[in-house]
Amino acid sequence: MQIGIIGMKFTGKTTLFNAITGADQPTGQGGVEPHRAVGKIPDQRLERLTEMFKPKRTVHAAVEWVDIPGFAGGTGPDGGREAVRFLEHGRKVDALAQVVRCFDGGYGAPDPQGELESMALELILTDLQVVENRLEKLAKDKARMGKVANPLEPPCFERLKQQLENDRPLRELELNPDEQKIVSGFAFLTLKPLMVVLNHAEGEPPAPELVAAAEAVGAEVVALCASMEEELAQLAPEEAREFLADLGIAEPALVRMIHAAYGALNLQSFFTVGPDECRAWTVRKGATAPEAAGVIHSDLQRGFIRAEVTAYDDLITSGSLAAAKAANLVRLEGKAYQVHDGDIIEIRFSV
Ligand SMILES: Nc1nc2c(ncn2[C@@H]2O[C@H](COP(=O)(O)OP(=O)(O)OP(=O)(O)O)[C@@H](O)[C@H]2O)c(=O)[nH]1
Ligand SMILES: [Mg+2]
Repeated sequence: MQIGIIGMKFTGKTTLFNAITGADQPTGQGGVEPHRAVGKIPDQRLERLTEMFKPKRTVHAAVEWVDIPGFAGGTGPDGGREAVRFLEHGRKVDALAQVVRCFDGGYGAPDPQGELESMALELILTDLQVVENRLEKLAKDKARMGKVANPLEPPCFERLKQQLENDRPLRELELNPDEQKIVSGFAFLTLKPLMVVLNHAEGEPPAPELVAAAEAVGAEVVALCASMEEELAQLAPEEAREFLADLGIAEPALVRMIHAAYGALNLQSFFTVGPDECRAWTVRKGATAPEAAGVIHSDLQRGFIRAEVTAYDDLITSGSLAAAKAANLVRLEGKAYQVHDGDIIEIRFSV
């Protein structure tokens, strides 16, 4: 799973990327190539499980982050829209996070509302270009062969075109299964989940009107101060805890941001536990027990017999797996079981 960080120039994307992934990319200097790094999904439940099982190792769930260079808007030196080149990188990711500058930082008065509008427009224009190219190709096919390969395609793309020309993202359209199949190969930007990160100066959270404007655009909205989050991420865990306690904050905004991104991707975690390893695994919401088994190993899915499932809270209140079992809180689940966030799972299988 990949999340692309997008935004105008100097909004703090690379600063945020460094904070999330522990990378050390230079900030304040732009660039034209994206940065990539894996960032683990912080999970206090996994830490609790580690205390309980004292395993040899603990493995977090993780996603890949792509720091996509910012653009200034308008046309670039080659006369083409600068955004197009950079947003091209956004096609390959599963979700987008737009960073918006709410701090001055020597870059001039911030214009967060303007950034939200410009980005929305750039994403729409980039998709519209793809739709228009496709319609042209279909028209050519029709002229050459008297028909198109899939007669459902032209009306589908006309529908997409109309939506985009009305300045609305494609994700707001209800697509029927045929249409979903047609659009699936085109990696449209405005079909991807989008979250908004309002990057503000330390101690200056955004006004409610701005949060509301961001909510109108994005699935999830998180306000944070990226430069502070980056400093915080570099502290030792104990120091970080003290620092947050002094501010009266339970959890860094960065953690909320990562969790929001995970949620926007429609993902959840389940756990495997034991003396060797405690581990968080990623599955989409609604995944079945055999699908979860397949995330661990394809043999476990192929030879799936049943899953022994304990809810995280049940394990914690019981104090141990043995106690949970004695209290009948370890359930035997079959192939149709849908995994819940935080389930502790042991797969029984035979191959
Ligand atoms: N005051 C303040 N400055 C920040 C914050 N986040 C980033 N900056 C500063 O803003 C400048 C730009 O940050 P970058 O992270 O390089 O911005 P970017 O979005 O990656 O920029 P491009 O890659 O050029 O698009 C740097 O000098 C950062 O130190 C913040 O939350 N508050
Ligand atoms: Mg950058």
